[in-house]
Formats: sequence, structure tokens, C-alpha cells
Amino acid sequence: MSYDFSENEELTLLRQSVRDFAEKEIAPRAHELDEKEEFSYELTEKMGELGLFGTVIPTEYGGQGMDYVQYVVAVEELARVDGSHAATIAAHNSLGVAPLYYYGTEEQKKKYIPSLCTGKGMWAFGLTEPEAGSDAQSSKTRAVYDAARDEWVINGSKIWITNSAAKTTEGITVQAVTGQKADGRTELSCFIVPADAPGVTRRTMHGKMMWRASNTGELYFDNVRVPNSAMLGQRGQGFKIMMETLDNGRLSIGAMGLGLAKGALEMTLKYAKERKTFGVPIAKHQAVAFKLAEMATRIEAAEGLLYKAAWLKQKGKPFQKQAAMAKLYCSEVAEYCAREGQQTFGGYGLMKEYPIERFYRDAALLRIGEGTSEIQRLVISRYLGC
Ligand code: COS
Repeated sequence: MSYDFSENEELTLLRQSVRDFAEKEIAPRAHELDEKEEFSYELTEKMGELGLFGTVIPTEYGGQGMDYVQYVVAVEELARVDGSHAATIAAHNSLGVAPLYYYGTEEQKKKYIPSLCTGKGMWAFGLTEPEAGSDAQSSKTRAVYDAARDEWVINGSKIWITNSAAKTTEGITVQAVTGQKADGRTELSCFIVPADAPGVTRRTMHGKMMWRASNTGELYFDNVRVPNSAMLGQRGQGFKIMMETLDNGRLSIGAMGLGLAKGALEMTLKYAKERKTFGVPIAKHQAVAFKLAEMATRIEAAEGLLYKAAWLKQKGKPFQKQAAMAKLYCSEVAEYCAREGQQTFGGYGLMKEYPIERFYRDAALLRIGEGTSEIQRLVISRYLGC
């Protein structure tokens, strides 16, 4: 198979426009928003105006019609400057809109997707529960069919759900237990739950160490009634929908890792060329120069892996193994670059006014969110036939 990851003019323009936006609009506010743990509706709407909502959705539903490589590059450019804003975009596109687009009926797509492509509305992915993280089939949230009213009644809770508790959140795709399969296993289905449905309580979670300017919610469903037509996909297809959505989502988490790593390298290189010890810029000391060389090499490898996975997805070829590898590896490279960058900054790297400190904290999420590094290794090992 031959690959072509060369950056065409269209991709270069996209990269440049997202980079300009991130540097001019997000960078000056990233520290303050992180400090205050504040989600910016203003910046989110501006990201919508730039075309970062509904990225891979066709234009007929109001989307931007990007391909997957373009989407990955857009997320990478945001993450090069700030993890929180990259997270808002990655979660909304990959986990929020994508399942509606891939599994929704024509009616559901026309009803929900257009406003989610503007930056004014967000959609969340309700999978994780207090007792169902890596073991995502062990959901306790339950939906019971009320035949008399042709409705489902949902009870349960979700936790750590990105974009779910903002005032612009329009709804959540919720995985719930709907019965038992013939072989005794749990039957899981997905439901489209409007954020303002009676019985839905949404709370913003505070006290995060990372992505502090992104919205993370805790959700409670207390006898929430949705019509039968709110089921996404078929009854019993819920887990498959969630797993396939995560396969796609891994590409954007990989992009967050790559972008963070690139941002960390750039700021470290700049600092190392300016800061002097023993009479020379510290970049002239091998101890520092070798760190920078190692960071650059790992970034190059991460980029190749991620772009290949996105390209495979775009071409409609099997990409799931490479997506898991890209998520795993880009997260590790991000953490490596943030740590070595911080080490190079010395004492300054421990101070909040230097972005490397925020990058170091943000990197930690990447090996835990959207499937831990251990889960990625499990997925990859299964592809190897283990
Ligand atoms: N795509 C489509 N179908 C998939 C799938 C995928 N990526 N992964 C699993 N399935 C299907 C299997 O084919 C199987 O189908 P059948 O019931 O028809 O046989 C079913 O789902 C169950 O699969 P399996 O037995 O492999 O599931 P496990 O319980 O062993 O779980 C892992 C598999 C661990 C991979 C899964 O639970 C997982 O990804 N966990 C991490 C969840 C996660 O990332 N959470 C973070 C969310 S933050 S947004």
C-alpha cells in the first residue's frame, strides 16, 4: 500500500488559519481560564465561526465537510496552544456529533446536527459511569420500555462527561441497559437525551488538575422519559455504537497528544536558545540538546503514525488498530515532551506563568481519557491475535 501524507495547499491553509486563531485568541487567555477553571462561551462560539464544529459532517447537514486528516490537523493546532480548547472541539466532533451522524435516522440528523455545527450548541457522549470506566459494558444506567406510552424511562448516572454540563449543551447520547441478550449478556442501547429533558440533572465537575477550561459534567437521570424514536441505532446496538465512536475518537486524542508535544518542543527550544548557563545558551549543552533531539524524533514518529491512521480512516480502510496505536503513542510522546520541557525550564517550569506547567498537567489526561493506555494496549494486542 502506498501512502501520501504530503500537505497540500488546502491543508496548509487550514493549519495556518487554526494556528493564527489559537495564537491570537486562545493563547492570551489560556492561563487565566485555566486558573479560574472557566469555560469560555465566547471562544467556543468563535471556534464555531472558524468552522471547527461539525468538522467532518457533510455540508448538507450544516457541517464543514472536512476529511479526517484535516480534522486531525485542526485539533493538533489547537492543542499546540491549549489542551482545554482542543478538548472541547475533539469531544464535540468525535464523540458528540459523530454518533448522531453515523447512526442517526435522517430525521434525527436533520433535527439535531445543524445547530451542532455552529459553535452555539454542543453534544456530549454519555458512556462512563462511576462504576463503568474501562469496563464500559458494566453500565448500571437502565432504560425500561413503557409500552403504553411508547417511551423509555431512564434512570442512572454518568461521570466525567466532556461538554455535558455547559449552558449550551443541547443533549447527550446515553448508553443504557435495556435488557438481557439470549446468551445472558447485558443488552445495551443508546438514547438521544435532550439536556433539558425533565429528570436530567447536570453538574459541572470542579477540581480537575488538567483541561481546567473545558467543561466536564456529572449527569443524573431520574425517571427521564424519551420517546421510542429517541433510540440511536437499533436496540442492543449501543455498545457497538460506543466502541466505534471511540475508535474514531482516538484519532483526535492522538492529535491532542501530537499538538501538545509540538507546543512543548517549540517553547522549550525557544527558552533553551535564550537562557544561558556557564556562559552559553543552554541549548549548547549536550544534556539539553539531546533532550530536544529526542523530543523532535519522537514527535516525527508520532506524526507519521497519527497521520497514517487518519488517512486510513479517510480512505475507508481498517484503521482501528493504528488509531489505538496513535492514541497510545502520541499520549506518551506528549507526556515525555512536557516532562523533558519542564525539566529544561528548571524552576521556571514549576511556575504557573510558564505554559509548560499547564502542558505538563494537561498531558496526564491523554493517557487516561477516552480509553487508558492500558486499554489501548489491550485493543492493539487483540488485533495481534493475543
Ligand atoms: N467496534 C465494533 N464493535 C466492537 C468494538 C469495536 N471497536 N469493540 C468491541 N466490539 C463488539 C464486539 O465485537 C462484541 O460484539 P458481540 O457482542 O456481537 O460479540 C462486543 O462489542 C463486546 O466486545 P468485547 O467482549 O470485546 O468487549 P469487552 O467488554 O471485552 O470490552 C474494551 C472491550 C475493553 C475494548 C472496551 O470495554 C473499551 O474500549 N473500554 C474502554 C472504554 C473507554 O475508552 N472509556 C473511556 C470513555 S471516555 S469518552
